[in-house]
This record gives sequence, structure tokens and C-alpha cells, in this order.
Amino acid sequence: MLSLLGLPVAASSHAGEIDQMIVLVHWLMLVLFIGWGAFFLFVLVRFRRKANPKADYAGAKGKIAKSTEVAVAIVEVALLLFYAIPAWATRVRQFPAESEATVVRVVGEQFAWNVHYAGPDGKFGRTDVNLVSADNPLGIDRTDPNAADDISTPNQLHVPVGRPVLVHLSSKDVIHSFGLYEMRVKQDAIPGMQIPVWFIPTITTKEMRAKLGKPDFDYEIACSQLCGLGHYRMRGFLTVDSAEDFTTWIADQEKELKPK
Ligand SMILES: [Cu+2]
Repeated sequence: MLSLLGLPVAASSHAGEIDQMIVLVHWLMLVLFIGWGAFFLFVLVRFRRKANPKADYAGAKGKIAKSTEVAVAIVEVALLLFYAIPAWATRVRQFPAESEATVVRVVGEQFAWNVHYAGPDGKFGRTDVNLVSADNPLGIDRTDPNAADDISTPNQLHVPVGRPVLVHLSSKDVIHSFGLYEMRVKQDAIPGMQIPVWFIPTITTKEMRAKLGKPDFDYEIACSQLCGLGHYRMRGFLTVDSAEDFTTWIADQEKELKPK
């Protein structure tokens, strides 16, 4: 059923839960589509003009219609109560502790995703809108001691596998939407707000490439909100690394920070 629906591959710990819900909703829609379609055909024949030359203002009466409506409503309420609301509650109420997560800031702008790592000290440095420039899209204040080791990577989000990722999401200009399809993550990025989003990646990019037999496969960061003329090219990449590869990558980024 999943491949039939054309869903992207799943690579986070909660992806199965979301997919199960999507599948259940589609089953319900399939039943409704067939049911309503059959009813429509029945009505076309049953109430045809030839057999009913005179319109009946009272209309047809029957119990089936009402009980069907009630049954559909019950299924919908069950989907909400047992699947949608509990899944959502985990997303928005059970955030991982910052000490146990990879914490990053992601700031959307027309038309890029700026990723900010706190560096080895684990403290995000001060940022200032007045310092924002082409070379410093996040406006990181390098004179702040906490900012000395901060890393800023445009359109490149690297995270280690198997560990919660906590993203503090924001935007510099208009409303964007942070979409990681393989992680089943989507959240609006709104200027003036820092919105936390979290997920646990379960398959590294390298493993996924091998699994799919596609050596150039990458997890993408898509902007899921029409945010301006360049919206189509607002595309970043998420790389899920093994713990060692992630450490190496961070170390490489740190090296680039050192004054040349
Ligand atoms: Cu956008």
C-alpha cells in the first residue's frame, strides 16, 4: 500500500506511525469513494425521469443514509483520538533533552536554509540583524566568546544517526516551511518565532544509498510553503551520518573557522 501511494522512503523513528495513519485515511477514503460512487449510480437509475415523471417534494426516506453517516463519523473520530492526536502530542510535548540531542538552529530566508551549530562549547553565540551580510547570513557576532566556535552551513544540515535531532526553526523574512519528507517532518518557519521540531533519524544517507541502489541519493530539505519567486530553488540537503562521520564533518567545519 505504501509504495502504491508513492510515499518517499521513511528514515525516522516516528515515520511508521505517520505512514500507518496515511494508509488508514486512504482506506477510509477508498471505502467512501466506492460507497458514494455506487450510491450515485443507484440514484441515477432509481430516480430517473422516466420512472418519476412528477417530482416528489417530500423526498426519499430511509435509515441506511443516517446510519452510514454515523458510522463514517465514528471512524473519523477514532482516527483522530487513537492515531492523530497521540502522534501529535508526542511531537509537541515530549521534546528530547538538549543534552541528549543534536541541537541546531535553522533559519529560512528567500531562498535558502541557514544552519547554525553551537560548536564544541554547546552554546549558540549571539546573533545580530545588523551583522547579517552575504558572508554571514545568520549575523553571528564573532566577538562573542560563545560564537567563536559556532558553525554556519548554508543548505547543509548534517546530523548523526540514532540520536534525537532538535531543530529550533525560524525565518528571516517570510513564512517558509521546513520539509524533511523522508523524516516525515514538516513545520512552518515563521519570522519572529523560534519553533522547536524534533525527530530521530534511523538510516544514514550512505545506508539509504546502498538500500535504494542510488549512489547519488540525498535527503532533501524542501521549502513546503510558496515563499516567493525563487521558492522552487529553496532546497537544502540533510545528511545523516554515522557518529564517526559526523564528528569528522564537524571537525572539518571547525578547521575552516580558524583564521587563515
Ligand atoms: Cu521558502
